[in-house]
Amino acid sequence: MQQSRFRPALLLLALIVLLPGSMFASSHREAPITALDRTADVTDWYAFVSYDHPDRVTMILNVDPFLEPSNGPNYFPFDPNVLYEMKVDNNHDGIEDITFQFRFQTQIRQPGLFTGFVGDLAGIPPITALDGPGSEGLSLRQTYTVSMVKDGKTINLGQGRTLYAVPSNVGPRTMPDYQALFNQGIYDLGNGVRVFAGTVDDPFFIDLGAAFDSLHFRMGVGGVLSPTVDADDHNNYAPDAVAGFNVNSIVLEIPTTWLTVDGKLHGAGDKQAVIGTYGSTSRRKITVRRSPATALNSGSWQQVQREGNPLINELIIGTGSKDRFSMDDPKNDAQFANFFLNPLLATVFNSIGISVAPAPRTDLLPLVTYAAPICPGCTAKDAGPVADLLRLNTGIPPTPVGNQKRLGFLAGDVAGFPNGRRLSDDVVDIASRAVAGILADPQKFGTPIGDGVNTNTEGFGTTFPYVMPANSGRDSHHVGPGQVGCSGQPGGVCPTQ
Ligand SMILES: [Ca+2]
Ligand SMILES: [Ca+2]
Ligand SMILES: [Ca+2]
Repeated sequence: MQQSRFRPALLLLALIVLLPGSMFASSHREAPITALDRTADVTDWYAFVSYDHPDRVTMILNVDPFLEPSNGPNYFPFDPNVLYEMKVDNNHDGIEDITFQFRFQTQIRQPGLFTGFVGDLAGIPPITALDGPGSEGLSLRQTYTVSMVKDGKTINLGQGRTLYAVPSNVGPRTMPDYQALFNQGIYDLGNGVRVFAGTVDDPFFIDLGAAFDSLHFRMGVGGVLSPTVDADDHNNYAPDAVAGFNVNSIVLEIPTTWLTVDGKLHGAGDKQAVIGTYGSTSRRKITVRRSPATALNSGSWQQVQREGNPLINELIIGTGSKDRFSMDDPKNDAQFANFFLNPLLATVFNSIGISVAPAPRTDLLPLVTYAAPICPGCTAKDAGPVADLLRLNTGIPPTPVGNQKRLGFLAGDVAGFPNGRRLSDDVVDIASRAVAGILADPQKFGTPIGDGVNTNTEGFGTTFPYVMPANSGRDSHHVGPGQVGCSGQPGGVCPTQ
């Protein structure tokens, strides 16, 4: 095994020198422009076959990273000036055929209030509803629209209903039953379509603090996991740096037949079962600020960021190209092919003693083209252009919740990343191993690289919308080293050494 020769401290040092930027933070603040444009920052993109509806696909677009739950008075509304989109390619040319668009509108219903949310105070009842009685204290309220663009037509999927985004969880006095508010934000739009938008617990998990203290991992488990830690899908052996933070989430469930090229369901062996997906944010090219009037936005839309596969922009794309990558379309990703086919990170891994597959890394092509094992029905001529799309074989049935593996495809749970991506998929560990070459040869290049954070501290939902309700502002806390809640250790405490 390579384990004895692996030296974690050297790994992080090498990563910092060679790959400046927050490459470990999923897509939290990873590119220069989005580090400055918080609300347009795509943190994570997920697409998977719905656990309880094998004939539907769920897509989740998370934006706006590291939302501190107690940060009033305005908390974290969606940005009415941003166009949020979910895109699906179904004929394997790397160009979207179906787009779902989300736009948000903000109301200030009680302009005399000092904060966006008040309940059980000054004669205002607790906030127990998103609309009508019980919603009086919900001063800052957002509605949104969801549309499908297909064959040149735009269809409003809301069917005349008013859709409300679920606000941040202020605390138990203002919002005594936050779960009920969360549930009210789940909309069944008929025809197998469900939608949710709101502030939620960030489902992403990682030991960010150790990673950036020059790979100062805890218990020595950071670089290469012991068999015990690697086999544990339910406990963390290092603190989850995103624990206790919220994120803004848009979740959409759509019948698979709406997404496939011919409008039919297909078996896993049929290439028409496979779709390519990504999420993006865009802004109008021109903004005129004219306070006290609201800003005036005009011009065409300019994409600010996109995400297909997790960690591509972080782990693979060089910092000098990150903004270009964010703003361009997947169909043009051939310009980044050298990053994919000879990733610098693999060289880094190799420099500290981990065996890596030799370049050109054709084993990574299934992540950026249509190919086996995600698309076993695809021949070489079906590969399409190099494009960073999260590919999903809709013919592979969902794995029951109790049987899902954090290592997804690598652990034989073929309904997980890189076949689509579920919330519980440990993409930090999977992507690191993929870069080393586990897809090429799990025996020669299968070092169990990982950070010791194996799951989301707050857990996962088992049905739509799969995300967990936002963490409470009044009870805001984050799980730090040595604190209770950093699970997996005796007494429920993570070690600090
Ligand atoms: Ca297409
Ligand atoms: Ca979390
Ligand atoms: Ca991990």
